[in-house]
Amino acid sequence: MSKITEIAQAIEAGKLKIINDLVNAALEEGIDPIAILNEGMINTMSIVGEKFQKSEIFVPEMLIAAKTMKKGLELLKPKLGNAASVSRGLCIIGTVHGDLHDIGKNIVALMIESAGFEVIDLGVDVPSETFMNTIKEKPEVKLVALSCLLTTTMPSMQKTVEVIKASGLKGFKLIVGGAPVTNDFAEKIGADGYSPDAASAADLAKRLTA
Ligand code: B1M
Repeated sequence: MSKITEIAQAIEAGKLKIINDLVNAALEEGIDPIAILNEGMINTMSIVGEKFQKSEIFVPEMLIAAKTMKKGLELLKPKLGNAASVSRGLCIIGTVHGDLHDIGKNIVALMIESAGFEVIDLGVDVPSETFMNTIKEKPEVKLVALSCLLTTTMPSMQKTVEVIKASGLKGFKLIVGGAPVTNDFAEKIGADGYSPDAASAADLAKRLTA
């Protein structure tokens, strides 16, 4: 069995105790960290989501799978790319109010950081006021990035974009993403950009702030 398959199986089964050994072994074998991330981790979380949707697993299993992935990701993080020595500017990122999903947001933050930005991560369940206050405290900000994973928190994303746009604060671009978000939705709510995944979010960030 390949190390990537072993990592995928460990995440799906929530085997917290062995995930670090497996990730280390895969790295020692010379497997590309990006392949470990995409094939071993991100794909596995899609499978976990499908199983949850079919009621084959429930929230506790989904949570332990997520924790296992987060632990493995921490180990993988330093191998995923070299942050540019010159900063492209400051990015403020967070998952919108009402939404507790942070794995995708963390990967997006990581890729944006690896693209050379400084990143302030506000975490999950972030009210629009917190985004606003942080933008005011950091007027040098170049990019504000919002993530959401639930259809029920898309209105929260919309509100956050509207509040920020209505404030008249300028000098930064606002990008959005997350599983239920589409380009049409991003345009409708007035975001400056949308991307479907972490790698393209980093490209978008570079393009919009160049
Ligand atoms: Co939740 N959950 N969850 N969950 N969960 C989903 C999202 C769901 C699709 C599962 C399902 O039913 N198939 C479903 C949402 C349905 C819907 O809204 N249509 C769902 C549900 C219903 C719920 C609860 C309501 C369940 C309940 O309590 N009954 C509850 C809500 C809690 C809340 O937020 N208020 C809940 C809870 C949880 C856990 C806490 C157990 C856990 C989260 C743990 C954590 O994040 N720390 C969890 C998990 C793990 C999932 C699934 C299985 C996996 C999410 C994930 O991490 N994916 C998920 C099913 C799925 O996604 N298939 C599901 C891996 C990650 C790498 O992908 O986050 O999509 P993703 O990020 C991608 C892109 O979306 C994109 O790039 C990332 C990397 O390429 N991206 C951006 C993300 N943000 C971006 C921002 C950008 C650009 C791209 O620009 C700024």
